[in-house]
Amino acid sequence: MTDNADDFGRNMVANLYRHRGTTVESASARDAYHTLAVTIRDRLIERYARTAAAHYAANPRFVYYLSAEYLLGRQFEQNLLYTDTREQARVAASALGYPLDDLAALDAEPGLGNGGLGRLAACLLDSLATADIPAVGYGIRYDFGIFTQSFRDGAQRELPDDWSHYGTPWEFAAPDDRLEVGFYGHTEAYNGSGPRRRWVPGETVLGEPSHMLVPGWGTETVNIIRLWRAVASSDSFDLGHFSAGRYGDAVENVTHVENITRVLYPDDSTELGRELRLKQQYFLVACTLRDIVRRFRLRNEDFDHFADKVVIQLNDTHPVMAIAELMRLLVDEYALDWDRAWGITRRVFAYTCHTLLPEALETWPVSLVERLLPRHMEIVYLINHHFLADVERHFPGDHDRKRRMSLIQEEPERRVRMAHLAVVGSSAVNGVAELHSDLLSAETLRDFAQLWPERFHNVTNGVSSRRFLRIANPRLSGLLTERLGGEEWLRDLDLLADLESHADDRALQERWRDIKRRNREDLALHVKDATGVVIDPDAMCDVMIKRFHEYKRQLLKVLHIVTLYHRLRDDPAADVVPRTFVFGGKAAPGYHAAKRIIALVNGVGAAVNADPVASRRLRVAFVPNYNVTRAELIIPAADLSEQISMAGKEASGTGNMKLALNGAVTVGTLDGANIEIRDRVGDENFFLFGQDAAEAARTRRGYYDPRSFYERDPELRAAVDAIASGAFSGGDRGAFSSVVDSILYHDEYLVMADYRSYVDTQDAVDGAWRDADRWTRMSIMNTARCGFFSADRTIRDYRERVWHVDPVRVGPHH
Ligand code: DL6
Repeated sequence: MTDNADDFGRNMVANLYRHRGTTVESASARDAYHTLAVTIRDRLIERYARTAAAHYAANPRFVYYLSAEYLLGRQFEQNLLYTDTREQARVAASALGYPLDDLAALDAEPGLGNGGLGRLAACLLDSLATADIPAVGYGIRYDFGIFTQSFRDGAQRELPDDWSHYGTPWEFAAPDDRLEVGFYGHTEAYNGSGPRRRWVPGETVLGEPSHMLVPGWGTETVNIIRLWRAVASSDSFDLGHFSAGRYGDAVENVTHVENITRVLYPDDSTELGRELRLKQQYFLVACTLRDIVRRFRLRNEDFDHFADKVVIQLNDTHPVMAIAELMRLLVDEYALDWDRAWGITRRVFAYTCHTLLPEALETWPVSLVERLLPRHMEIVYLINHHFLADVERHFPGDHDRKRRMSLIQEEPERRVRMAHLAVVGSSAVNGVAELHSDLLSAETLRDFAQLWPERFHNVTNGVSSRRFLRIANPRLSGLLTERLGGEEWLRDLDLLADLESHADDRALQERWRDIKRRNREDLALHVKDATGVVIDPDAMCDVMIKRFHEYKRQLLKVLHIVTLYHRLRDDPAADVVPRTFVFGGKAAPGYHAAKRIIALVNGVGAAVNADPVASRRLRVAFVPNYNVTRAELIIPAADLSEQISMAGKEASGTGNMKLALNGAVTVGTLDGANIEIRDRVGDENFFLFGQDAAEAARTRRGYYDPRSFYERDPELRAAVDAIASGAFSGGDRGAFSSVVDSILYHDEYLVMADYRSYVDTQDAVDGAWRDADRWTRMSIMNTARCGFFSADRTIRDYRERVWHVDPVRVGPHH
């Protein structure tokens, strides 16, 4: 494909006719956007065709990444960058009468995930393609992604996210590749003995794939992500009912089937619709494995080579039923004997755990699995039987160990433990940061790590420098490119280390500050637009962007804001550095406690912003509907990054990496990847506070009296009392009583214990900010020393420790 501006313009006009059936004169903004997107896409599809041909010829080992969630972010800017067509596109857009940025703003973000896990999946796919690794991402094409968040009277409201309402130019549907997925029913014996059985499903639905292109940066490789959606067969529509005027009954079956992929589950913590959730998971797994086997058989015959050609990475426990499904395919459908099938299965799978919260380790009631997936339940029992025999061989007579390790939990209800199935059925298991991996081996999965220490690895998460630096922060990227003499840093982020020796350079510092200020100005415009709050672009931009969860401790941040507010109220001349507190994040719709904290942030924000004294120094802006697009706006403007979870709870965090990479200085606990960030940027460029994981665990195990902190610390008492008194809820004392009671009487996440250390550390932050040169130096050092947190490095680690795959280079276009 040519990069010539005239050709690009001609291609675009031809696409306008072909794809939109309209003319240059009457093209709407959406016509122009769609056509431009398709013209960019054409450049990628040609590379994809070459990639597929190269893969077919090489017959390599593929990485298949299975994830129930992907947060891809907008595709438009990314694909402009990856095809190097920005200038051509700008000219072509204006020929149709539209500024390029207006068209880019029409690009919808596919919100097919909840938070860190989904965004990580997107970053890894980007780096896989960039490293020329043959890979396919598999997921679910939800009709409605993560809900759209708005606020009413400060409380979160959830609205449906119809992200593909206008269709999306980035997606290719493949209705010809539909396949059938079964549910319910019963199993029967085959003729003969052995474990082979036949599953007779009670219901079948169709899975239809579509794919989106995943280009690599600075390479010809274009991989794909394949997303499945449930479609009803045409005979599901009941014309008889319709003719009789029973319109609801007429589409009941269609709705029943298509509901499987209707909505992204907002969180694992909700009890509602558990059956539908399990159906979703199996739907993804069944479609995907059939596709993987089909792809394998295009070039290979013998299943003994399956594991040489296939590695399946399970992103958390959501797709773990894939282990039982592959056994079912191999034993029941391809008639392999059990041991051979198990040997293959065990080599193929690898599992990444993303949590330390016991409640987030999925289990499913045996009764539900038996009903929905009767054959899989039998297979899980058989896997468990062989596994427990193995445990018995290693630890004879240790019944308690067998009870702990069994794939089936017996009390208080019989449930299938998906994390145990994942470990037993995988050749490699990894955590997502050093501390997390250590805690998995030492606590959460200790018995398994003792049995198979060689299976356990750490692969610290990483982020895409292309999206979160190059696209999100063009000003800083421009400076980096200029200083480093080219864009090579985008493929080798360690090159940023060159900046270190210039951290005190006056000219660099001036530019650095100017860029931060202009990024804050951009953010201020958006905040004004989205919230009506006016913020001072010279104030420190103090950012807390992440899901709302009690362990992440947004409440601790609120107590700090209230403390500063009180200091100013008591003494208007108090030495408080001007700050804007920027919040972003959603709470699971069923997570009441987190939703109260959202309302409290808004309540405190309203009081602070309206206070004539406090608002001269402090402002609170809660940007609604935090998503990848908003992250790209907020992160470049951030000066201070709040990473304040209770130590031992956050598996890794990736927002912490994106913020540090953009020159925000972290105030944080020794939790997740914060530890590795601090190790790299240096303790003089990081504000550490609070109990570490071991101390926090000890505090929780011993006698902990959160009230004693309240009684001893006047500032803490004043902050808590103000919340309890209704100061942030229009005088309603009951509005936040559940929040106050939770920290005064239980305080599971040690907010009270860490408050003083946090507030004192924030005072030190103020001190550092007052010295602009010192602060700028810290900021530069954060960027310079965060090369390690590139997702490209994460992919290298997966390749070496887990996947053992080789790149396939795609030849140039002739
Ligand atoms: O590994 C990506 C991301 C981590 O950075 C976060 O620390 C972790 O909370 C998140 N995990 C999840 C899923 N489970 N839970 N709970 O989103 O994964």
